[in-house]
Amino acid sequence: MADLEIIGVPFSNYVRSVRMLCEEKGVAHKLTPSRPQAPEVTCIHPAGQIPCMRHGDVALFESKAIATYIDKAFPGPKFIPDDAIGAAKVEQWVSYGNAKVDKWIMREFVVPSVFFDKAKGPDTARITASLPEIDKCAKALDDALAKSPYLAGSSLSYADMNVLPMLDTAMGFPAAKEVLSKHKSLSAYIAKLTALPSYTNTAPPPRK
Ligand SMILES: N[C@@H](CCC(=O)N[C@@H](CS)C(=O)NCC(=O)O)C(=O)O
Repeated sequence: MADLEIIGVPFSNYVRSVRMLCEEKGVAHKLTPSRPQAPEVTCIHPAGQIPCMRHGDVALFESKAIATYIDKAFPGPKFIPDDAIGAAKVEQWVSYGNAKVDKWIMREFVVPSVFFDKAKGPDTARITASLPEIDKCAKALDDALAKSPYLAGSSLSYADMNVLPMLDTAMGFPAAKEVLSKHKSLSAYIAKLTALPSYTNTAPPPRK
């Protein structure tokens, strides 16, 4: 079988999610640590986002599409079930993760906390306004996790791998950590999943 290539810098959350899937399935892959908009990215993703993937003649963009391909094309345990309900539950939580968790944790909290005009300082009003929305996301996840150990049911799925890097990133910021930590099922889930070898083995190298 051809080598699997994941294209994207290792500190990207979505790159880490698809790499975590490879680790869980035991699928060897080569990481090409390209930034968004690099030529090897724009020739696959029309908007220049990472991750992208190559496998022989197959080139894909969008992390969920890449995950679906890897889960179906390679042997090993399945992390996106074949049955209608199981597959739909994974899809549901991936969509929620991308529409809400990514928006409120990454786009409205983490990015404006880290990247800002030094002369002006961070947009604290915007960052503060994201906290009640992060709390709503945390409650939604916590409610699901109070009923089952993983988002899509009784076993680890790609739905968990999709949101885990975002949640872990948020835990690195005291204000977001305080919000997430109020939700006990969610906190226990973050602690359990961030200890998985598939997660620790895909940790990005420290930034220079
Ligand atoms: N919906 C995309 C989102 C990917 C995404 O947002 N990637 C980020 C890095 S984590 C990126 O490429 N950002 C740069 C950009 O949007 O131009 C996916 O699931 O693959």
